[in-house]
Amino acid sequence: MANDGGMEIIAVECIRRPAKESTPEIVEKKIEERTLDASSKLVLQKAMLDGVETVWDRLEKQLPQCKFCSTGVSCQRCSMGPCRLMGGDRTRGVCGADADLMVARNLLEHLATGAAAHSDHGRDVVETLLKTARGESSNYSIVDKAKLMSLAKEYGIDTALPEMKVAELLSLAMLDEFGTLKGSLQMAKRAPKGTMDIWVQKGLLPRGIDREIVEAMHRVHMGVGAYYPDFLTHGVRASLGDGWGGSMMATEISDVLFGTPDIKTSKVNLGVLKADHINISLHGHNPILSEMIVKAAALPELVSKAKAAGAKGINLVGLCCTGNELLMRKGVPQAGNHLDQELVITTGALEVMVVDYQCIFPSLPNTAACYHTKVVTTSPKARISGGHHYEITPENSFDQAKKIVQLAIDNYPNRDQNRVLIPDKPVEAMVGFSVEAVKKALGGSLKPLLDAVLAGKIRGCAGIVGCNNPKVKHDSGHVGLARELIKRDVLVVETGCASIACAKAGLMQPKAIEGAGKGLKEVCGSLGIPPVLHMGSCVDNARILNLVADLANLAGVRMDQLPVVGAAPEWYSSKAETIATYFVGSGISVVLGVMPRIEGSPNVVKLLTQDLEGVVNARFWVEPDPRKAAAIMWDHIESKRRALSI
Ligand code: BF8
Repeated sequence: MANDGGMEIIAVECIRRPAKESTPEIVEKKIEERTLDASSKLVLQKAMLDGVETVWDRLEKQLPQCKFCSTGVSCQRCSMGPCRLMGGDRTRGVCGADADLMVARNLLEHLATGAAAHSDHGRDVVETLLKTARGESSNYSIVDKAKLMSLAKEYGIDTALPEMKVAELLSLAMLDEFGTLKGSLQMAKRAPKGTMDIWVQKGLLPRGIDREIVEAMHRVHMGVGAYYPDFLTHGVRASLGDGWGGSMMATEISDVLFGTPDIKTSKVNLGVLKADHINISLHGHNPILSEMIVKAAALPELVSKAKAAGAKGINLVGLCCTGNELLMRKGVPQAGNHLDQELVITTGALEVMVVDYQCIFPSLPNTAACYHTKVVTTSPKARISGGHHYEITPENSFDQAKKIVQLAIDNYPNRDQNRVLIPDKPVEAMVGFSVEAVKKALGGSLKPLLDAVLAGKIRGCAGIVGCNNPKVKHDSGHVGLARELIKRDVLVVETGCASIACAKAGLMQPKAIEGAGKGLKEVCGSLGIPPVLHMGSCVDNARILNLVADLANLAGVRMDQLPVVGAAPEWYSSKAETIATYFVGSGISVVLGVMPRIEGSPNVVKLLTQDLEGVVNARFWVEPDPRKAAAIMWDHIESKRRALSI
């Protein structure tokens, strides 16, 4: 049942942490253990003193976590189970599955889940372009016309046709790629021929996006395959379908509709909330709605209403990847990353938190119930108990956005100014490094970057991507690793929550070159850019694929031959597993900072950390210590340089 009236579906309560666990000593110790970021520490302290439960408290309650689940040897796949492989004479599930099969099946399910999440987001964006092209939604327009035309050319569409016809045909061609068997995905052909050849030879070339995901779900059903390596091969193929398909569409078509990011400066951390403004945070992943909120919040009549309510104006702040989308394109300040989502509410200064989908804690309405904040859900796929649901479609999104902004204005008088705490030092960050923006900064091509790599001024490039995970001290993995790498003259590119972590730590300011090695300092210094570049949201890992593919094509080598490496130091989500897998499948080795649930099968561990190298010339490592991870990445980069004799 759709609900566009903003009704609260179910009333929920504030969940409290026991007062005895909030003594000053405990609070002081825990904030130091839990987060690196000074603004997060301050607000986390407030949350604990206010007695508000957070993700870290919930993790503690779960400890110790089930060792069978955490090593992948538990299975809930069918009703003969659930099963756990406990060793001794209990080494097979009721169906007969051994540890290798159980682990591989579980992993494939995660990879398919991650690919589905990104790609379904991509489809929503493409459908919005289709409705725009057909005149069914007047809320959107073609902002990057050049990108529309270059994509149309890539898809073999006649660019002499009227613009909206081109947009319609492009949308239909992309939508076809979800389900229609066409040989392979169009944008996968951006990869160098040598990389494509590997995919063809090894049976990894993604076919339709939905097809790979549906096939994955078929394969994990009980009693289909029982040869564990096949699950991992298919996992790579489904992940490649996300990276070079669904995610790449999300990125490219969002650029068409909202503009390709260019370099700009904004601010980050919880200090971007404003005490004298109506604050609205935009959380989730898809810019289709949040772009409308930006438009609505700028309407003079709504700004006047905000002033009439006693505020100085309306302040929008981003969170997670919806925030990254807005930060990259519009310079909307970013309040934080994954583990900051409850803390934004805890400031006591947030009128409305608008969410679309993915990475949204189901308990956010409970956190909001501890203050005056209203959580607004907007996707029919992602209603949350306790949320106020304003369902968004491409047709109604602007009208709904206006209602949501009005809700925030109406809620402002409910704010208790005595319970407000906003950190006072937002950090400046230079953002917006799309591939196009990087090329522009370099004078029109990536050649100067390639030359700097060939000359050894830049030893190589590292992509640090992914989430926060309360099992890792918030932001410490990303920031520690980035600092180590830039010291060694490695240019760092980032997306998702990793980029927000480093932005908060000041690594996305041009002056951060002070922490870089001599060569990187010289290159970035001459361009006036930071040594750590923000390339966007998680679907924008497609930008990293494009960057590496462009560099490899320019150098005339395969992607795996470049001195390039990836890392996901604090990952938690299935999407991050999929991203890491499509990086590896594309020839970019990856260091994970958190162990996936595979240790129950030494064979699967070996396959991912050793044998994959023989298939795609890339592999995984698992290393939680940022210094050791940096050393692994450095060795890898240097070995690639030696192989190229540079
Ligand atoms: O897609 S980095 S916590 S917000 S999954 Fe989520 Fe991880 Fe953040 Fe963006 Ni990506």
